[in-house]
Amino acid sequence: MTLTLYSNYLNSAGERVRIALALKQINYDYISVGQIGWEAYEKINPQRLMPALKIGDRIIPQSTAILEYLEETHPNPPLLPADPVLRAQARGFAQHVVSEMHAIDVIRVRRFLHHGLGVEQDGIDHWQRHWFAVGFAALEELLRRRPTAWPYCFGEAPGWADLHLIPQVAKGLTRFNVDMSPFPLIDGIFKACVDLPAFIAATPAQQPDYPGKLVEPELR
Ligand SMILES: N[C@@H](CCC(=O)N[C@@H](CS)C(=O)NCC(=O)O)C(=O)O
Repeated sequence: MTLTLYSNYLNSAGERVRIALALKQINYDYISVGQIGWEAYEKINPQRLMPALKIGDRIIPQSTAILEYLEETHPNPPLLPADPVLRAQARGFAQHVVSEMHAIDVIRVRRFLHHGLGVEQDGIDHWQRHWFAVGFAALEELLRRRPTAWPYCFGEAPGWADLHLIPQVAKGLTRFNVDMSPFPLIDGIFKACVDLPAFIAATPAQQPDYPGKLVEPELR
């Protein structure tokens, strides 16, 4: 069955899925939402958020649901640790990125801050850096409390937590000027992951719709 990923090069939730697809060596087609347009995409995914995965004529929205589908249908290599508590901890770590950080940094939230609440760019930048710092502080402490100082978040190989963490760190560094110096454990894991082929393949610069530089969506 052909898998088609609807994403765009900047889509950090899509980057999580791209990393998983690369780690599991799953072939897929890539459709750029920027190229087909949001009106067309909304007909495919009524949530109007990227990514979505199309399997035959069926669509899965939400990166977590897509990742769970991939883990169930392509169990090797596993992305989650074998130990049930570690598995739950890896999921909890990842969920903090998804729900407590990413959900409030996306462009629709920034647009509402600006157009709905009158917040100017400086205020929005402040919002971004504040919530990135709060989120990374919690993740850094979770890493500090691990029973073993693994090279990756929850093991000897990159997995579920790493593929959530790395796109969020990359976005903070390249797009929102986030100071990562208070987070040495996160920084160490970031450095361990960014040179791995699966993580490189998933970066914005490697996507077919990458325009040659990162272009931040406008507040409009
Ligand atoms: N919880 C969703 C978040 C998806 C999401 O917010 N994606 C962003 C791009 S990273 C998006 O589509 N934003 C469009 C917008 O904010 O209007 C997931 O994990 O898939």
